[in-house]
Amino acid sequence: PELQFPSQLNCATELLDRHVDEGRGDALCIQAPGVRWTYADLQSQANRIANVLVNEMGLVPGQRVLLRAPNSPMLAACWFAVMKAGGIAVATMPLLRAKELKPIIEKARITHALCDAALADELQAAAREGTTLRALRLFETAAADGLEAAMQRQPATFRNVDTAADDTCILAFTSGTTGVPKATMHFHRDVMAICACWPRHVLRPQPDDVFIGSPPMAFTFGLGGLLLFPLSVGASTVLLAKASPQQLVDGIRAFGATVLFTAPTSYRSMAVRGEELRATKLRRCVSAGEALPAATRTLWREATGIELIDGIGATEMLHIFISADEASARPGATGRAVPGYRAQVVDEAGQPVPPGTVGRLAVQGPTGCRYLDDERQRKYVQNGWNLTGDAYLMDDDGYFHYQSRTDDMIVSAGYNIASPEVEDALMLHPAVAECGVIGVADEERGQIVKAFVVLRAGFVAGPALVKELQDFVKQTVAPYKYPRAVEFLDQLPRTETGKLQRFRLHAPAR
Ligand code: 3UK
Repeated sequence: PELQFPSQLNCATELLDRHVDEGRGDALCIQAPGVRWTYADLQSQANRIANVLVNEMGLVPGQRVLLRAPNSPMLAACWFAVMKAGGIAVATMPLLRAKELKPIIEKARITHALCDAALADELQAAAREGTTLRALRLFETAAADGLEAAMQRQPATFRNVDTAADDTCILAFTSGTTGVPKATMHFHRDVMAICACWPRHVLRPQPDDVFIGSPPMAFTFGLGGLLLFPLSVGASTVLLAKASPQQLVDGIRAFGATVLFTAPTSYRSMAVRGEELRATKLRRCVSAGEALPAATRTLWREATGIELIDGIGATEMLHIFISADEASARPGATGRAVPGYRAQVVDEAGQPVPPGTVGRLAVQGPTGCRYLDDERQRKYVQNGWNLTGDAYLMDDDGYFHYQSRTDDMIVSAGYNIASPEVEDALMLHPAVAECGVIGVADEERGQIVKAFVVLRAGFVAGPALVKELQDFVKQTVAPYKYPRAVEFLDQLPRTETGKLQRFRLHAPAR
């Protein structure tokens, strides 16, 4: 299905104001502990902030606005305010420090910032070093020069800027599994396109659905799943500042959430409270960000009775492009190309390989990568196909099976071994809570498989357990894939989005 958009399009008009205009202003929109906003409430908050941005902070369309806060109703209002004013939102991970914020401000040429008062220090430290940043307002504060005080001086109405459908509205930074964050541009029509693809064809939410989850809105998985998708169908969302597995279960109970977005690790931790979850209204569970091991799918189904919806997305593509709903899920496969997208597996020359062959994943659709950096762009988009950096195989039915990141393919004594395959095998052992597998240089074999293992409570690290884990892998997958080296850790290095950072397992000073 080819998507058509008018040449003038503002995603805030479509996702927010439209509901109020069509008489749904009183419908529940956003909840948080102690907060319950209708669509009309969110609209007037966003309008006031848009007025502050334009009238008091001098924002003109096309300027970049840094947003820094944990997930919260105010962050959602700020995001829509930027859209309304024709600005470009650059949402940043709450935990970033001054030394990480500064290159983002510089690379994105950020002029304005809206920041949660509790997170002000690191941003102010970055700003003091001399950047393009000119105007900053803090929120969640009673201070006279804060955003809330300014909002009270401004009207609750705002005429949205007539942006073009292909005006940039988001500059998204990747979450840094390789260390260096990269910025990608997305247009107003891209925001509408992702709402018209995966949610409409795979999730199919209803207006009475209540969304909840862990990914920060600075991660496009969270922006889509916890803000854009619920609003696109007039549903409501719960925005939690902190969303550990425990806090998520508590939140699902307290708010009667029906749709959950989180990462595989979080599902593994939440499964212990499966009995409790069975007594809630939760019915749809989406996993993305990392490959979903078949064992995690089974664990979740057995604990809660719910089949997970897996989906692969990327910051470069804005959201999910391969997925399967509960009815068509296949263990070990991510799913099929989402309607609107095309996907294929290609060789080094970019030619499609036959089904069953491992190669590079290439995708094409209404959204795609636009890096700020030309050289990176040439590597990611070749002949109109986005190369995500993932090794996949497609089966005869068009289901895509994840193998590894292309750079996480271990070559040991001539064998190709995908890290996640060894990780999945290890994870089936009762002693293993989490694990990460990498290839380390070896004189004889080129590389050997090395596993880093976090044990479940009650298991003791030592040579006996190493031997047991090695034998276990040999019996689970082809024996040559077993980890010749095993190291025990208290925890694995992960990004703020929950993604394993294999490159940090390589680092000598772990
Ligand atoms: C990996 C997966 C296997 C894969 C994201 C949903 O993760 C997101 O974006 P990032 O830019 O990372 C992209 C890379 O992460 N990945 C994500 N999901 C899966 N691998 N199975 C999956 N289900 O390597 C991909 O190239 O951080 C996810 C929606 C929006 C997103 N930005």
